[in-house]
Amino acid sequence: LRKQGIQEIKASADLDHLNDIRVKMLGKKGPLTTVLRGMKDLSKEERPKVGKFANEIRDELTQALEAKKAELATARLNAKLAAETLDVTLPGTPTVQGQPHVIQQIIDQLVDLFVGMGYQVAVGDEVEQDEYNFERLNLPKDHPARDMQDTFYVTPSVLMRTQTSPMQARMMEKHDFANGPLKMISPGKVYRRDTDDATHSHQFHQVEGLVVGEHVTMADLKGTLEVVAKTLFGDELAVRLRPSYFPFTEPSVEADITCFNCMGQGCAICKHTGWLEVLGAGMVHPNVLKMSGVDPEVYGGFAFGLGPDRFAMIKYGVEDIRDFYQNDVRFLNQFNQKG
Ligand code: FA5
Repeated sequence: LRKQGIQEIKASADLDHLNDIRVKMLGKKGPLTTVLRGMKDLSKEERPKVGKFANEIRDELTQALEAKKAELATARLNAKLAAETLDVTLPGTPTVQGQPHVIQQIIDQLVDLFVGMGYQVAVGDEVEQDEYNFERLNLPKDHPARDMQDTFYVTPSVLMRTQTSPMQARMMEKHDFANGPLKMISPGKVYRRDTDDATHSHQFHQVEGLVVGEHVTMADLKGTLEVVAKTLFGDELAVRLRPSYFPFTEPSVEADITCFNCMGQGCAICKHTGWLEVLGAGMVHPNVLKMSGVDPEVYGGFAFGLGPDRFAMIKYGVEDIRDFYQNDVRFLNQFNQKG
């Protein structure tokens, strides 16, 4: 019994099996218990001998069981630790990181620039009232210049904004000029019933700029636009203003920058003029000031509206605006800021 028990214990390979052996050998129905139970039938002389012997075997088997149990427990722990080992020197699994869309990158750059110059950033609603998108910008219902911006109407008086300029009126009417000038930019999406082609999209972006206060001049506008051009395209570029027309500015201008490709020499990108048209701007029309409750005798200002989509086209030599919206990651990854 002892031999067989010890052998079985030694051969046991897991804790559950070891427990079965314990029950079999030392349990209530096991052979040792049977022997000890039968002691009462033995003679006085035999009883201590058999008892001692049986106890010895039980102690020995118990010891062997305990030793094996400890051995198996250690082995199980070691196996678990080995399985959970972490090799910190292994290279990690690379995760693909997203990045802002190239148009958003341009907007972010402009926002950073203007916040640095003390402008506030105001974000307006894409669904706008006709009143703010047109009327408060000096474009009454029958004004022919409304045709310049073909409009998606939601109801006769509510529309998808065609420009970010309504934010001029919304910010001016809220501003307390006793606290100083109003300086704001407003980036966002705008919508026009333009037929999509290489340079037009029915949904695109604009960044509006507005400064209204005392003694704000056209020279301030030009200086500001120069900073914009230099920040986005490089230090060597010049800005020129050409007369233009917008109902909400007087005088109105269109701003050109030196073609960065040929540095003014003339090339295909600038249609051999040496200049690239980048935005519309002007001095805020007195009617617009008045309609927003600002006294044009005391205050004046400039405004500009630029299209980051067109900026991105110029900056990166993209020939078709639709590429920005088709979301082909192979195209978009070219503008990965992290290189
Ligand atoms: C305006 O929208 C005026 N609100 C800009 C302005 C603001 C003038 C403040 C004066 C004072 P315009 O329609 O030219 O102007 O559009 C401004 C810019 O938006 C254009 O220079 C061009 O870059 C861009 N743009 C216009 N239409 C589209 C189009 N369909 N797709 C992509 N970009 C466009």
